[in-house]
Amino acid sequence: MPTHIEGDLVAGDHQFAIVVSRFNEFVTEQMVDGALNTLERHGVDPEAAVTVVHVPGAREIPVVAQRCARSGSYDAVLCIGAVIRGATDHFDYVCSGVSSGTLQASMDTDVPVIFGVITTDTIEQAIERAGTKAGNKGRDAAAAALEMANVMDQLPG
Ligand code: INI
Repeated sequence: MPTHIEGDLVAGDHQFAIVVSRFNEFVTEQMVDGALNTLERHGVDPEAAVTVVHVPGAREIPVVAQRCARSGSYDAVLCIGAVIRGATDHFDYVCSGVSSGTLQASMDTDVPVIFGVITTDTIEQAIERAGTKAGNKGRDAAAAALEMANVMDQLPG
């Protein structure tokens, strides 16, 4: 029988940082609420174990996520943002920057950096992913953070 390692969705004594962008805040606020609620429902005490860092836009998320991850103070970092295409080419640059930047932050620090950034063509699609028809991607990010914090605890090295 192989050894299986998987993470439970339990708080343990883990610490979490949430990095959230203000751009499209009517969406990102809902996602942070969802993330906090999910963490709490799995036993995390937000006052003792969650720090929320606000940044201007998704483009600014990676550097702050990296700083949080590198600090050694957090077991997982949740990145929450909403990039909406609208009528600008800016969209593609912001999307690729936040996606590769958060991945790099995770790889460079060995800390799970969870990608809870939604990228959509329209405002309607963003709203659907922030607590309406398509769930709440902030909740999904919180579940991934819990699971990954517990996976990392069990891995060698
Ligand atoms: N930032 C977002 O978080 N979402 C967007 O949809 C967005 N658009 O479309 O422009 C956006 N732009 C701002 C960017 O993230 C930076 O804050 C800005 O470029 C300053 O560095």
